[in-house]
Amino acid sequence: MKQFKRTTVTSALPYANGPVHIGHLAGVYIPADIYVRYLRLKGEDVLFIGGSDEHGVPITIKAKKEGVTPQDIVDRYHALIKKSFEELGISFDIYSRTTSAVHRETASEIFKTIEAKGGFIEQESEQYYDEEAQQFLADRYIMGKCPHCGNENAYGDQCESCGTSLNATDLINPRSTISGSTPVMRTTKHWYLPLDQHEAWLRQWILEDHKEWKPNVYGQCKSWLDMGLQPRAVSRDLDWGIPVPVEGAEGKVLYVWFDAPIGYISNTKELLPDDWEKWWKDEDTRLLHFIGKDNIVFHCIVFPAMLKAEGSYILPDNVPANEFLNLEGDKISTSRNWAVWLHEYLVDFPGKQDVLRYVLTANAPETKDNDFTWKDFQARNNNELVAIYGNFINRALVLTHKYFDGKVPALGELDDYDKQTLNEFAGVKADVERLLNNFRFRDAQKEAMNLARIGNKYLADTEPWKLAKTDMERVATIMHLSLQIAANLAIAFEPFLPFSSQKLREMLNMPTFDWADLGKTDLLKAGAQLATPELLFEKIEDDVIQAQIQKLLDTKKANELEARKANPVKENVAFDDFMKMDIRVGTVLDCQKVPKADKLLQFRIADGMGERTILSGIAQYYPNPEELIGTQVCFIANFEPRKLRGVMSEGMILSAEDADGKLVLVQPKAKVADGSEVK
Ligand code: B3M
Ligand code: ZN
Repeated sequence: MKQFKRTTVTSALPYANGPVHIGHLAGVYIPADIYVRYLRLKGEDVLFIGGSDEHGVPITIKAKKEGVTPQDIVDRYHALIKKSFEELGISFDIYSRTTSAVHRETASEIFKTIEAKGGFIEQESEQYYDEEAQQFLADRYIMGKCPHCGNENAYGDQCESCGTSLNATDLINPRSTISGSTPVMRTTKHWYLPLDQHEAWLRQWILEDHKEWKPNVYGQCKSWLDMGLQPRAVSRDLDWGIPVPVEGAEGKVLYVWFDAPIGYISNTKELLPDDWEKWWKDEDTRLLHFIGKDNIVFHCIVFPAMLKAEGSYILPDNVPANEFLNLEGDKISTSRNWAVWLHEYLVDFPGKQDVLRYVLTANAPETKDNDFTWKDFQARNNNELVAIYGNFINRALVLTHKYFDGKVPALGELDDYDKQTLNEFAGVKADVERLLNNFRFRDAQKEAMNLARIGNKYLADTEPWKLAKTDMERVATIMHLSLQIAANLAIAFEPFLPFSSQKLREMLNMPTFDWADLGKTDLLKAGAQLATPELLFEKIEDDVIQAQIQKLLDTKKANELEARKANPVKENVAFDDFMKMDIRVGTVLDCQKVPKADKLLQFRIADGMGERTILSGIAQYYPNPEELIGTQVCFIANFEPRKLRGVMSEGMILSAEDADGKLVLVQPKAKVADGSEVK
């Protein structure tokens, strides 16, 4: 492995259109913070860059809805997010924002350099324009009648009623959601990053040179690359964002995903105006991006292609992306308020930052989606933090105060059990390191907790409180060793639970320490005075947890009411009408993305009578379509065949759609014969 001189760590810039929730924390910010704290403890040169992503269409939609400016929105949420990260101990070296002057300048410079090198292509296209509002319309700003099912309220990118993915130009009677007027077609010019021209080196760089990337990251990249890359527009017709810095580009801004990752660079520049370059341009610098799985393509393909086109930057060495965290069995959703918000947690659980850090790490969605429940939160606090870690520390300190006036007693002769205990604990450092180096934070934290388990067991087995009447020398040895384990815990847990580690170090009078000390058994000298013990963690009672659960139940109720209003059940249908629909089950023989159509999957289905081809607009929800091969799906067999993208689609595959528009295939739970009817 290459030896680097320093590490630049970035964590995804959250959109400043809402607060941060536990899903963001578990997926991105806590793992990044653990890693950075670990490197700092090892004395490595590391920079931790964060900030808010303040551009993009959703921010303008939110502003419009509230009757305020986009700047008002981002000012509000940037301040809230920054403060709550600080309170949780996310130890950014800088947390800035993409509306800063440095950022505007940096993003413009990078755009201009790529442009000057001929790294973009310019293309004209026809797009809808709202003459009344005098602006081009993003797809979400256009509604109209769906050409497939007749739904009057289909969006410019998708009909939420029949699930078909649309182009805005497919809509019948389109209308602008801004003014209500009928938009007209206008020619517009945009800048595109020709990703197709970057495909060859990207393939080599990711698929050959970075086989060590996490399987979820590598797999997603591979499936994108195998599909073939298309040019991507990096500008938009919008009035919120960084103006495209070339002449003749009035009314155009950089696409949010072009400027946002440059924010990492701008924020480094803001922090170190004279010394930023080595963190971004020196081959001896290791660049790491911590992100969630929905950002993989931008960080592994688009941003590297931008940097390569610019020409003077290093590329990421790794992108340890995580999967998603669910909440009480349901997908976290900002729009449905289904989340535990960090700023609310900090108010509801003052002084308990480490409990949240611990639980979210213990449950981190590192290899698959995971679930957060309040019961699990309580159990991990009470049964692990309090009963194991806290209990051990408390006993070690209280007994030392009781028998030795709070001074570290001298070590006597070791017996076999002492030696066995020391042996067990000797391997912990190497284990934690190996796991942290591989971004396996939950297992690393488990190892740290094992240290506390070892200490707890040692005290329980040696029972110094019983020996105190007969053998104070033995008690001295036991307490001496226990205190050394306690000192080790302060170090091992520092990346994970920094607040508790600090408290523990204060109790142990351990002002300085570093990672190299981990595993040593002479961290506290005999005779050293300890401070008064305090509890590291306290039990969380049922009523506190119940209140949080109730809060979620109230949200659920409000959402159901909302759903009934927003999506009322359609008119009753007669039995005979239902029977006209021929819904069948079939087995997927083949499933592939349709080239040049972002949203379409092409299925080959064994339908019991032969085979048929069906297209379905669910590609974005099934990034690895080959995994569907061999599974069964339900489809309307007598749905009028229609041509999509030149392919005859013979039926419609059934999916369920949630309030966020996410589609999930409807699949029989047990295998049935192909061609079976669904009734
Ligand atoms: N703001 C998307 C997100 O928060 C986006 C990340 C930008 S990282 C440069 O998921
Ligand atoms: Zn439709």
